[in-house]
Amino acid sequence: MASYKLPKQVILLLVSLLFFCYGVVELQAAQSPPSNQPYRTAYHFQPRKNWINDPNGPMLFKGIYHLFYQYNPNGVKLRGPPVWGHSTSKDLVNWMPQPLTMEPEMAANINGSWSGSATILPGNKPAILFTGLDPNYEQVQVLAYPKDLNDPYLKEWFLAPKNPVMFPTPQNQINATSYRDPTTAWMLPDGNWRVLIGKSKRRQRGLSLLYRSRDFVHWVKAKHPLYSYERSGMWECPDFFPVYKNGNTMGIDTSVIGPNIKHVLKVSLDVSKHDVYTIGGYDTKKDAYTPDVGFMNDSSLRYDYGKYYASKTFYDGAKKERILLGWANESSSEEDDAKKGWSGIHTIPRTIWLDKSGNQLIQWPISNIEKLRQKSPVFKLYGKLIKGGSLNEVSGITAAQADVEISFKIKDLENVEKFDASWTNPQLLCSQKGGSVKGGLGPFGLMTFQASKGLEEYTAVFFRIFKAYDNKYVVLMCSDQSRSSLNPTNDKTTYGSFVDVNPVREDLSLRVLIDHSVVESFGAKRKECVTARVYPTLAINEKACNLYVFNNGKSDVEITGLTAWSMKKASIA
Ligand code: DQQ
Repeated sequence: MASYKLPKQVILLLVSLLFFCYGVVELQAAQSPPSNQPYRTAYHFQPRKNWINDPNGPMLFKGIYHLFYQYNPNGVKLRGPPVWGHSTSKDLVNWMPQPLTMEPEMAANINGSWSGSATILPGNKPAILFTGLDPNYEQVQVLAYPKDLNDPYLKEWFLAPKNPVMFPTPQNQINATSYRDPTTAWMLPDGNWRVLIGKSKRRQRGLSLLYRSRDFVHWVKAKHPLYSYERSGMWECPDFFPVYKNGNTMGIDTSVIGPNIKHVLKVSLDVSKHDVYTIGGYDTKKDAYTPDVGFMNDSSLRYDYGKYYASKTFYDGAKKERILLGWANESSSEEDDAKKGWSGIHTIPRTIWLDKSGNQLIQWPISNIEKLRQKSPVFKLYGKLIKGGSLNEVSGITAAQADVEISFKIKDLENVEKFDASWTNPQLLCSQKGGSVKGGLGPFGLMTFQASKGLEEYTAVFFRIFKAYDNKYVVLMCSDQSRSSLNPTNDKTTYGSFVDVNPVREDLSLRVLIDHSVVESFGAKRKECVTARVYPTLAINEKACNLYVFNNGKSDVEITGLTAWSMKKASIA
């Protein structure tokens, strides 16, 4: 038999590759989801099994964070009457499951308990308002209280005897199938509580109905909605909260009003499944909200340009921050969900505040998530030129469970492509000019879930820069899932948006949280978020050895700083 010798360098390379990957295998064995569950997340919230959707009733009570969520305890689809799952946490990172709650208990919620919110009443007494489905499947609003206020875990709840507390009547002309999702209530100096209910009317007018109450039990519908907008369809899960002006990052309680404050109205548009928001003024005398710019429809700003819906904020009085929670649905087929035994996750809680420009909100993963960053190995890089057409390894970390922060500096603007004014749809542009489509200045960014340099499978998060007719630069940020999986049944829609940043004056920053089947990205100084769900078939668990910084443009760009951490598994039972 013929034999031949491998060159020494090749043997060395193979041995070090084996050693490196084996090290990662060992590290991951202790920390990753089980190997038959490669897509289960390690630090994004999800229950042990079955279907989960909207976050409900988040609050901080006696030092414990509470997260409720829409849950089907019997399967991986949203079927049958949903109940509320409940988990508690001391840090919004590690979660302990609590008993299911809001199970069918009285006529008002006999056919299910849909979304709702918590309000802390005077005397530190939590109350929850949610939408119940009554015996006729009509949507009504239901009030619940904790059974034992001495229990910081609020394990047990009961429904107030006088339920429903808000409901459709022939007089109020409410369509009982489009009337849901009460917000956290707020109180004005007149001593009345206010709450919003999402609604739609004839000709698809979306509304946030306003109700008032003195005692939280008897609610009266106001004559006018807080705000409404034509042809925007059903407004699900409205959220209305104050934010400080002038870039103050602190959060404020929902009832606070004053001269240094703007208000945010967010709604989840049922038609497009997008969470959109406007920033505006709340006239407390008229109980009316007016957006500063634009209207509430699908052209409004979005919290997240990827897979993200039914979000809700709450005020964390301990940290003085407003925290945003959202739901990211699966992109896999129902058959695959059935095999996994679960469907749906929540994104990492984000602190949210108003940018100092006053034009948009800024979001950033809560700082506690950084406690999951492994101290070593950490990959660091400064001042490296990323040549046009190159692929640069980020090695040594658990690539399927990582947190990566990069900042790029533009080196030359010579090759920048011209922007065509007809490109009004950034998501479409991202899919036409994906990560593998060569450009002038960009695409450059991070390739995740890539098992080899063969580029068979990867998810790319990147920037691409254009020059518009008025010599201004247009920055596009994309998350390209088109090659994220060899499995043809996944939804591989590419997402993206234009980002309000001047690439000549400031570095372009990117933070990517990678977690087995999630790529959650924050771009351009926290100004844009894109969440993607991906299911690689090659780069799973230990086979996901590396990440790559890529540049598929003609121009070089510089990495002014890159740090990549392996992430520990959070305790989410
Ligand atoms: N999900 C809930 C509804 C809400 C919708 C039902 C939004 O209350 O309107 O599970 O995802």
